[in-house]
Amino acid sequence: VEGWSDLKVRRFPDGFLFGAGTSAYQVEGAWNEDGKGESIWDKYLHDNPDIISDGRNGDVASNSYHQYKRDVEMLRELGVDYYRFSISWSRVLPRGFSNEINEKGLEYYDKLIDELLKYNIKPMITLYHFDLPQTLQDFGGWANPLSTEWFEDYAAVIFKAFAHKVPYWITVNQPNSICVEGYGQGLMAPAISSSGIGDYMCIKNVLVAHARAYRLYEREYKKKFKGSVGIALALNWADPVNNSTKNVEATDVYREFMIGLYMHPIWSKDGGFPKMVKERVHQNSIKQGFKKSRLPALSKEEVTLLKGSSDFVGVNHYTTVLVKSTDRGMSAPSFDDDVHVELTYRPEWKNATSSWLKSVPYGIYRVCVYLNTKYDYPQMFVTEHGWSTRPGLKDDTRVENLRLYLKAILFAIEDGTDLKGYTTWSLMDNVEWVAGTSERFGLYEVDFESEDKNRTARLSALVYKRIIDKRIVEDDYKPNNLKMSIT
Ligand code: GBH
Repeated sequence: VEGWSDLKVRRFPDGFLFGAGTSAYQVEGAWNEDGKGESIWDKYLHDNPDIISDGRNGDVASNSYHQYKRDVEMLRELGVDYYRFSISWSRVLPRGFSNEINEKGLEYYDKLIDELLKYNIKPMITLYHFDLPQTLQDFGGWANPLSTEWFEDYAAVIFKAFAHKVPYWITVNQPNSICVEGYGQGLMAPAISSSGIGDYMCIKNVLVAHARAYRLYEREYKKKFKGSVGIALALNWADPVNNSTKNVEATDVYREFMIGLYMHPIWSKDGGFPKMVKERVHQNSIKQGFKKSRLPALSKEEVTLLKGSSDFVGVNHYTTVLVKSTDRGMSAPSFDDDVHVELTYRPEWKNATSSWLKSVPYGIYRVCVYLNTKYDYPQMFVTEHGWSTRPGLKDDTRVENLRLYLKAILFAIEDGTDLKGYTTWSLMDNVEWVAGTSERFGLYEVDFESEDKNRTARLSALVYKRIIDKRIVEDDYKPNNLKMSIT
């Protein structure tokens, strides 16, 4: 990393954990096998096949429902300490409610967990990674305040089945993607376009749902099994485009809406939504003729429930943006107008295949320091970080990105960040939501044309294996060939 080349070799501390991640809809396939119910992603992409750029939805995906032993073999090849995967709610509770449990669904996850434990790989389970049972969407999904109960009931089933063998839990992945993209911008399932209204309803409910699941674990399992429960947030970095006061101020606002909205209720001393967010949404709402804020208030009880409801913050970090203030007018309710900024990139930042993804390694250092300063050194895991390419095994750009970000992480640790582990995203190519398989995030390539969805290690897999083994980042390591094996 530029400016940090002091030639000292930094080592990942003892006990620092390396992992790799996936999510259920993106890899499992078997969308209607063995009693699985329909999820919002099943329905959304079945009803709208043209949305996916290459036509590949999650019906078969990477076939992990049938290839989980190969998945664990890959994790053993890499030498990771843990595997982050998610449970499909509708595979276990086909109609969403906990009165009807699909034993076959539980069995699948039980087998996967046991296969991991057999090889000393710790499971890190995400309870919810975007795939709500469609039956619950029919009742409004996350816009319905009852969703917090549905989620707690679902969490109870999963904790009861697996708490004794799973040390790390993530309640919910990226409330802002679920809500701002799913109930506001209409980009992700359930594709509701209700910016500035639906997204805020969803955010409140998802956060409360998280806290209810956290408290349930705390009450019933924490003492006995000593697991850690956290939430994974999309925590990209944002800097002002230049140092003009209005751009610096715009960046403060942007950070509060992207970071503070989710961090403040759980990690601040006072709890609740950040003051700046509350004030802006309230003022805009009144101007637009609403009687009260479009951001639903958290009750006193909810503020208390949420405060401190995480053992660690899961940092999903991919990139950095630059923030500019804007003169754009605002009329209709809109999340973007509540934030009211413009975003840009530096032209020299390297591009991934995904248009939103640029390589800006210092950003992960900056976000760690920001969280430390603002929220008093929370315990963290990087729960997602990765890079997209086109198909091909020689993924030099992924290797470079991985090395540079891991070096920045070493600096963050040196400067006091309480970082327990790093999860690379993704273990293998998968269905990238509406991008289908046109963007590849895998350390392992998946041949989607093959019947079994064969997996082959990319260069980055060998480099990651070497980093895990040596616990340092070498710039010059080049394997002789791309042969992967278990060592
Ligand atoms: C992650 O989100 C997801 O958690 C993970 O499931 C996924 O595999 C990974 O991204 C890579 O795609 O295309 O302009 O509409 C990271 C945050 C939110 C970034 C959605 C991309 C879409 C932007 N992502 N966003 S756009």
